[in-house]
Amino acid sequence: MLCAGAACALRVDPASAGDEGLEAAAVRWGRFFGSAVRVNDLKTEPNLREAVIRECAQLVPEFEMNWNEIEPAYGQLSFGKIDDLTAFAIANGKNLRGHTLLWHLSVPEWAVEMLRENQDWNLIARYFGSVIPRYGDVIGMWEVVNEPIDPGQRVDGLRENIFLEVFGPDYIARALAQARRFAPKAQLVINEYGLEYDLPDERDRRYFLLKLLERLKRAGAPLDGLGVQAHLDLRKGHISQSAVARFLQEVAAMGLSITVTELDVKEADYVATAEERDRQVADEVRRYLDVVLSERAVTGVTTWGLSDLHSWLEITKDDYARFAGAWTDGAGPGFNRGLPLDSSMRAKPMYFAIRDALWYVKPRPQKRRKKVAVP
Ligand code: 9MR
Repeated sequence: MLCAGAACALRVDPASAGDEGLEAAAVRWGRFFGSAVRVNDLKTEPNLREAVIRECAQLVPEFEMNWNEIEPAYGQLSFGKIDDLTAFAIANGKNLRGHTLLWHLSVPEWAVEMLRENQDWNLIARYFGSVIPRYGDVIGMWEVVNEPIDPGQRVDGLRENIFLEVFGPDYIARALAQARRFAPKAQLVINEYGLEYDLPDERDRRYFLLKLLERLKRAGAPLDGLGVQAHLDLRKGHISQSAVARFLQEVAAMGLSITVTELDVKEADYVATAEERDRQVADEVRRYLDVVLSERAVTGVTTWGLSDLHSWLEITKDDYARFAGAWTDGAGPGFNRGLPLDSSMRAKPMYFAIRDALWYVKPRPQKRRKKVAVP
């Protein structure tokens, strides 16, 4: 039994979905549940450790595996935190996801300069070679390229990052091939955000991403799957169930697996009661997972942290400005409530929305694979 008091109020049908946690619900349809973790928090907070052990099968270093963290200066490799996480994962029977090899926001400054100067792929090959083999089979999935799409810049929708600048659009296929050399068995995926809403920018991102995946498949690149980050945002309204369903069907039709990689919810209404805020978050997650989990190609769900205490989603100055005059009693809005556990590690309605969706939403029978055809 995980929760106590008001946090359990919205619990639905507890007997069927079981009391054993999110991973236990996920395995019903052969899926997994997991979470991003910050290695230091895991070390210092026994409650978090306990929750992670109970709820998760896959752990993801929230930032500690980024290139700029691992190699802050050329040749100065520091693997300490990831080695600790690996030891924790092995001791507790968990697997890790490699987050993330190439991401425009995590390239160390020295590498940007060196790439620009030498235009030498060996720098990438050397980096992959020092990181990937070190973790062997504990890392069953590598995000090889993170966030490669940025609509509105180029006709192919690719983000103008240092890799594109130096190596051209082919850098993605090259990175996949390079990763495959070091990780013959792992799932190699591309990870992307902003794919859930019926908004111009997200429509374009879905379109350009599908085109990219088609090109990669057609070229025979070793791509196994797509990671959809799923940073839901109540300020944007509701996700588009039909757009998400269509998009995932297209991805699945290419023979790719799909993983929800960074699920969380940014709230819009911080002045509502905690119960109402939790309901809004849980309803949106339910709406999203209803569609996503009916897609058979979806292998699992990871949230971007387990508890609101450890969320990157902070209540910002802009949020406070939107609610000027509220909280005059000094109580304040507390944390953003967009993760399964509250800041005291108690399960919230979002927890039960995820658990029930993992347990009850039955994957649709698989459609026959469509032939990939790109104009
Ligand atoms: O949550 C992460 C935060 O702690 C880091 O400071 C930041 C930079 O490394 O990255 C955040 O995580 C991002 C993830 O790596 C990629 N998708 C968007 C996530 C939220 O910004």
